[in-house]
Amino acid sequence: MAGSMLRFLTAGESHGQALVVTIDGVPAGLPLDFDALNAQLRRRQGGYGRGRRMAIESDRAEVLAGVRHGRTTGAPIALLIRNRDWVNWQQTMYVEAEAPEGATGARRPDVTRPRPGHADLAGAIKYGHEDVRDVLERASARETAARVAAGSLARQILAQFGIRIASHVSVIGDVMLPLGRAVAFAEAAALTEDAPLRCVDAEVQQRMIAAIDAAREAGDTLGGVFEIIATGIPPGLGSYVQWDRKLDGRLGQALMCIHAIKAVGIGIGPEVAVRPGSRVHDEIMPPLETPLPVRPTNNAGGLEGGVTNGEDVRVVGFMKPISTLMKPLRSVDLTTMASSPAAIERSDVCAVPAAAVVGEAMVAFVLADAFLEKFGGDSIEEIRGHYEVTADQVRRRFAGRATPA
Ligand code: EPS
Repeated sequence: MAGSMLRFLTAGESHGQALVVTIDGVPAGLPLDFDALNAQLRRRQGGYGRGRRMAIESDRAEVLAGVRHGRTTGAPIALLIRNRDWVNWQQTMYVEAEAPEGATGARRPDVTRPRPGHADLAGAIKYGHEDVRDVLERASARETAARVAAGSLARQILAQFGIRIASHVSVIGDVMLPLGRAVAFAEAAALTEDAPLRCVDAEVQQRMIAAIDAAREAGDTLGGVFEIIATGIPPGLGSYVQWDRKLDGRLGQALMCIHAIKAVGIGIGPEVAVRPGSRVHDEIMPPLETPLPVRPTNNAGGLEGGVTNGEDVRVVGFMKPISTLMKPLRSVDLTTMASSPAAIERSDVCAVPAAAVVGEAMVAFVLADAFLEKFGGDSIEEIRGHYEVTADQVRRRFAGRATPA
């Protein structure tokens, strides 16, 4: 895939010592806002419907490399997020061949009954594991904490150029915002921790909470839908000239690779298939305040031909229900191949609001990558120069062609 100005790799098990992430390609001279970084990690931990694990953790990133005196140096950045739960898991998760002296926590029995929907079975077949824990520890959505940390750096790059990202939850189970209810960037950005499901409609949110309570009661889980909105996007990120440079494709991958995401939409998404063209495509009107044409609607979600058109980028993620059910589905015990209920691990009933925060991080990363591709340089100041020159060129090219009304 195109887009390799900015890269990150994560490592870490859900109940291991820590998560680590290395981010390569962050330009020099970015003042790092540590509070903003940790605030993003906190946001990911929230949401109504989370399990007990989130009461144990209070995620914080330790910066190990790439930053000096509060500013990035241009070197790879290494971040560490410790798992507080580690003290309860040392006997189960130690890395040595034998349990080290003083290892704490009870030794958990092997997991042998794969959960339908989780990576358990496919992973055990693929990697030859007998204890499915060797799969689930890494397949767990705990890994998304590392992504949110990486995404926070991307957002800090984008913020230097006035680009901001927010999200909201539109569907939990069968409870949804009224059809056609458009949510503005400012509305999503104004959501606080008082909105336990990151829903912009208080009445709908109450019904979402009730649906989660009912699912918990029934030993079941719920998925939902979230939307990511990015504003302040310059036109011209991504390209139509080659398949792997199309930004909608890159955003699709960024969301599809989040745990439990089964579909992605851009703009009005799947609705484009059932509306006539006249109600899908966003008309182009003469300039008003800026020298560029105006778009009265944004069904395209800010992307035409895989290129940003200057409107808000809008990406929608569809999340399946979490695959650990307290009233487990049928499975087999892999040691005997006999029918047996699936294993139960501590888990969440619903994590859609958390997935929305992870979605913001992934979208931020792809947008920052595309931004650096277009305006790239080795330092923030150099990039700012490129950005301003281009913006000025575009302005001057179109100014004077029409008198703004
Ligand atoms: C998660 C941590 C995990 C799960 C959840 C996400 O912690 P634990 O397994 O100790 O409860 O709560 O992951 C899953 C639901 C899953 O199926 O992988 C987190 O930090 O977000």
